[in-house]
Amino acid sequence: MQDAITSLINSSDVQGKYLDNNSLDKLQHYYHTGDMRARAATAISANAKTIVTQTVAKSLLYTDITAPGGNMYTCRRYAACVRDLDYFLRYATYAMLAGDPSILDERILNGLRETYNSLGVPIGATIRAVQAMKEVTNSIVGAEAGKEMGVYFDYIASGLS
Ligand SMILES: CCC1=C(C)/C(=C/C2=NC(=C\c3[nH]c(/C=C4\NC(=O)[C@H](C)[C@H]4CC)c(C)c3CCC(=O)O)/C(CCC(=O)O)=C2C)NC1=O
Repeated sequence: MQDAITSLINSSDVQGKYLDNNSLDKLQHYYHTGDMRARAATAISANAKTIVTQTVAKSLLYTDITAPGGNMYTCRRYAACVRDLDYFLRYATYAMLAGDPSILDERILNGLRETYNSLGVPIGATIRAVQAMKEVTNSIVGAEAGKEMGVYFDYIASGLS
């Protein structure tokens, strides 16, 4: 896993240089938004269950997916989907705190599309659920932190598509 600080320092180090102005601007932005990131993570962890429940209500409930024959039909598969959504939320929050998406590649996206395809989990509906989660999270953490979280939800969605 990388974070905004190590990735900027590493890229200067391989060139044997001090951080240039562009890197310093990025670092300053990261430090400047540190308090916002910490507050957003606190709000998300306090509301994680609500966020997941509202995401399901907004994007999946009462669709073909939850009806007999759908991929979320039966309690076991419904619970697996809710659990996956909670993984997405938790790892997007880690990535937002780190200011870097690499943890999503390592822990979430690596092999996920292949797993979903082999189990018949619909990718399009999963991506729509991630978009719904982005909106729900935005309404809980506010616009500035919501935009930052949005970067990592979009990263998951595009990594799956
Ligand atoms: C921490 C990283 C991590 C991830 C991301 C993860 C995902 C993951 N989701 C799975 C299953 C699943 N995932 C879903 C999800 C859905 N079905 C739908 O129709 C919805 C659109 C969607 C929810 C948004 C379902 C229903 C299953 C069970 C499929 C089955 O066994 O038939 C499986 C197969 C094994 C299992 O059932 O537990 C994995 C590995 N596991 C991990 O350890």
